[in-house]
Amino acid sequence: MHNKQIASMLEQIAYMLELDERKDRFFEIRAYRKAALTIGTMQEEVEEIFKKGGISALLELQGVGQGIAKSIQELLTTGKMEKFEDLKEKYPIDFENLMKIPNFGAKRAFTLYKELGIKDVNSLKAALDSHKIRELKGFGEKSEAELAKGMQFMENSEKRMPLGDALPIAESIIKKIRGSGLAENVALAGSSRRWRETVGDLDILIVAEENPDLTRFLTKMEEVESVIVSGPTKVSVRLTAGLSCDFRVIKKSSFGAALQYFTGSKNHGVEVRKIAVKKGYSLNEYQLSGKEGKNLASETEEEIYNALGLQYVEPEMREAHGEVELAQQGKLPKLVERKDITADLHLHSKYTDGADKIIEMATHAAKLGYEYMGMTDHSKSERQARGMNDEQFAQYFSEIDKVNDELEGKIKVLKSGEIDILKDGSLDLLDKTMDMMDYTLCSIHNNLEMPKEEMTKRVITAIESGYVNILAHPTARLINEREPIAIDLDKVFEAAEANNVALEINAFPSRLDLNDENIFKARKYKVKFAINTDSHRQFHMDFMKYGIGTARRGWLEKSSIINTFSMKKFLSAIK
Ligand code: DGT
Ligand code: CA
Ligand code: CA
Ligand code: ZN
Repeated sequence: MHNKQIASMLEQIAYMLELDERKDRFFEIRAYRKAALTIGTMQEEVEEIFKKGGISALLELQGVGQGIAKSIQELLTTGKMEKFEDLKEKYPIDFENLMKIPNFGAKRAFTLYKELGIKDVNSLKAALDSHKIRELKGFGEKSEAELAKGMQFMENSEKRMPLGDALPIAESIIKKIRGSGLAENVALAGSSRRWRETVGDLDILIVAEENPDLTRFLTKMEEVESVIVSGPTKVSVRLTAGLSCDFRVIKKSSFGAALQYFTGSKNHGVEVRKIAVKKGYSLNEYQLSGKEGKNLASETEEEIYNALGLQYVEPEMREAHGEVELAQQGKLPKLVERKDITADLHLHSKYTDGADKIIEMATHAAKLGYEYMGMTDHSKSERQARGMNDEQFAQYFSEIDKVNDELEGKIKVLKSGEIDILKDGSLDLLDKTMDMMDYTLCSIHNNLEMPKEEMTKRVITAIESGYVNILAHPTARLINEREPIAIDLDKVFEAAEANNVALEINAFPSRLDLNDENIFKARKYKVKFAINTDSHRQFHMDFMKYGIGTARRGWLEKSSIINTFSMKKFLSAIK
């Protein structure tokens, strides 16, 4: 059983517990959600961990206590979880799929079940079509329309998988092919190589001799649900994870041409081929051919771009946004890289809704090679996350002092907080508390439904307070789950520039906020960015790569990203 399936069961239990009449379920519900988040976001399979280390290994997972560990053990040994089955009997509702609808909660789903017998997405759809829902008490025409809109959003998003889910699958498949001894080289192509935030399908290139053993290996992998195409040079399969994967078997001599072709994007490919044609050449997935069909370049992408008189174009830029013209002029930006990052400035600990201690987060950040980092636990309005008041922040800062002593210079932990921007644009903590911070990180978590003008005013009021250093996850969207808030981003960017506020590129795979498009737009302002992971446990810090990919898709260079600066430069830059 895969992590996603286990996480989904735990999440469904949390929804069903919300419906329970008992009022003291709060901590239990939170425990299930926490465990679901850990398991749903980790790379190593829990089933493997359990096979190797039994229940004690499960207990070592962050956020997994006795009760949940036992339930997972039961699930992995018997295929069933009693608690889940019992609740399911009481609430025979398809929460797994219904809860993918934005702004639709367990309580409303239960009302629809009691009143109209709605159990799943299909019966909900039928009820929406026949306008039965507007008749219900507490619903009305407006909620019916919103529900229909949410349903549409869910149906659109189901077709594309978030990169954060797709990439680990691709990586594990690539590792298996490498381990099979049947391939000389394996490479990722398509939208996931370009770090698009969602992917339609995976594209994997395999350098190998055509070989029936290889075809068999690809079609028989445990990830494969069914085979769509199976030939010596092309295999297409449907994966159990819910997306397809295209494999191409190619010759080493064509590797660069194939990689260039299958990385796309389609529009970038069209522009590059136009240049080839202008020169009297032709370019396909096998080679760049000269006038008499002579092979001018084929083995590496660099050789192909260069033979066309172009600079090498990084995959993240291959979207036909003007990069081909710049490559012709030799004026492509030098994109930020993972090794440029000196700090992670958005991190949570046990003090609020994180799973690890500050010292554990710091030790992990030091291992990643950072010079400094910032702890940003929540402020008091975030009740669900047990946000801290001003007094508790004072205690938090003295803990950070202690941790810095303990770390003996391995890394420096800066004092900060994730401060809620309240409905009127004021900040959730006293000025004197924020004065104790090395920098502030501010964000919106509640009242996300405000009209555009009001929301824009709210955020700009905060920015102009002079107390904001980083505006975190500026649009609050969640990929495939929640639409961005209504806000005039141009006005926000202008205000951020004027007030020296950095915009966050939140690297958490379900956020990626700002997204590539908005970063690209923000570049025309002289605004700075910060790429942060918003980690709630140590291993989330490894999500930095998604933020880097997104920043690169927005064409960012190191110089505009404040967490590529040395600590000294960072602290003076935010003044
Ligand atoms: P996706 O899968 O929707 O997330 O996006 P891609 O970019 O991975 O698209 P996909 O899987 O259809 O094809 C992979 C690459 O192969 C694509 O980026 C460019 C190339 N390609 C596929 N079909 C065509 C085509 O009809 N014409 C051209 N020029 N290139 C194509
Ligand atoms: Ca693809
Ligand atoms: Ca494809
Ligand atoms: Zn956060």
